[in-house]
Amino acid sequence: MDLKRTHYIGDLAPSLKGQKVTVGGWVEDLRELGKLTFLTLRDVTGVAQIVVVGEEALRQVKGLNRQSVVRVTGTVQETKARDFPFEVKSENVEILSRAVHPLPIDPIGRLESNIDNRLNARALDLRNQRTASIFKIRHHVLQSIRKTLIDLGFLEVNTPKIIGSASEGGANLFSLKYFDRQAYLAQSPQLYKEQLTLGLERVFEISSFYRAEKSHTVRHLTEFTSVDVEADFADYTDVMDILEAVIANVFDHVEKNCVPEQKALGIEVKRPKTPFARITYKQAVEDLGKEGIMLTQGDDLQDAHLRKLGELHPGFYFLIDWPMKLKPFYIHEKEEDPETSKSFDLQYGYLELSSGGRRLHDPAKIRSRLVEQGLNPDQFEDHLRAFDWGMPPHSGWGLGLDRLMAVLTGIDNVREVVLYPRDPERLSP
Ligand code: AMO
Repeated sequence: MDLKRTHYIGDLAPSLKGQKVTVGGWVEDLRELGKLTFLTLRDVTGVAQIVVVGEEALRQVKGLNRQSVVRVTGTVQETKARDFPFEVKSENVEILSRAVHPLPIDPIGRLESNIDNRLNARALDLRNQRTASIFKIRHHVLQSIRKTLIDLGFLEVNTPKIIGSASEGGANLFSLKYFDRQAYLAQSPQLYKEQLTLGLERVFEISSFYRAEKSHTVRHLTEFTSVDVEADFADYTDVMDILEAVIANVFDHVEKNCVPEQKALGIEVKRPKTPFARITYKQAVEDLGKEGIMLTQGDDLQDAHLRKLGELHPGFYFLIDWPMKLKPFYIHEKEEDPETSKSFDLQYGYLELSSGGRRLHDPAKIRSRLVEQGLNPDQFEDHLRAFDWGMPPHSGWGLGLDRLMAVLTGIDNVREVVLYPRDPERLSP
């Protein structure tokens, strides 16, 4: 059975007038007018009007449910329709798959469905051009991130997701039975990416990671996509520059390459101004004090505090130089101020998009930091061994791709920008 198409709908044009073409896709609309039936046909590139004529073809499409799959052979001709620059006249319609009626959601988006119904029928939701645009943009974002990092000399790697001990300390780990042993799902590639600088120098990974957090917010998922980088011979300011370039290029790339998608979403993406402000934790605490939020230096910044900071600094900014005690065991102190770390978060208003910093590369220091944080250095011996094999000084960051997508598309809920999101309640589809 021949299933080929000669053209994607997006490649058809009035200039093909008189030419015979075969297109295929989903019936978005169907109007039966006796001797004619008009089909609106959509494929992944666009929509076209098909005029069905001839007894046999008319009989075949009679009563056909919307979203059924057809393959149509016909001739491109002029049209009187206002919404189309041409139409395809056809006497040959093959019905390849029939859709049920009613469908669980309206895939055209004329009737608004709530997010849960849409996620329950996610594959169908992707027929909605608004939803499809989100994932076309996501594809471009990934492409742009890869290009920037590869141009900067980074090598893309894949680290294991099934691991024997925690990568970020003990909390928030999903455990699973690994034959007769206990294993965990990786929270981040932190330890691996650090080890890899030893042989590959500059590495990045784009992958799913797992956090067993019962957070019911619009920014937390139990499975999220992280962009991770690690670079040797680099201090934290160097990798902040790299992160800034990655973000600016993403916005630039989407601005130029995703024009119809921005239109479908009603957004206008613009390259943000760089460099992003770099605000110290100390300064942030003082600024909050002036706003009546009294914190002691060393207190963690809670959601309400970040919301206030977001009001003071809309858009992108770095929060840098956090107290050592608020940062993970692998973060390096400032030589001139050992209570303060060489660390940063990249914020967009209140939202944390990324965190990173300079790493400790002296294994004795890492061991004492592990103890300080109540972790057992013995459980990290496999990792710490590598630090005796010529570990270069290194820095890196992890960027939440789903959160970046939410910012880019102006959508609040990260669930909308993930194909099949996982949260404490949602495990399917
Ligand atoms: P951190 O734990 O801050 O750092 O994670 C990095 C970024 O990943 C995103 N993120 C999440 N997104 C959605 N749902 C979640 N549950 C979730 N958890 C994290 C955030 C966050 O800023 N190893 C370090 C990074 C490094 O230092 O290189 C780490 O994992 O956008």
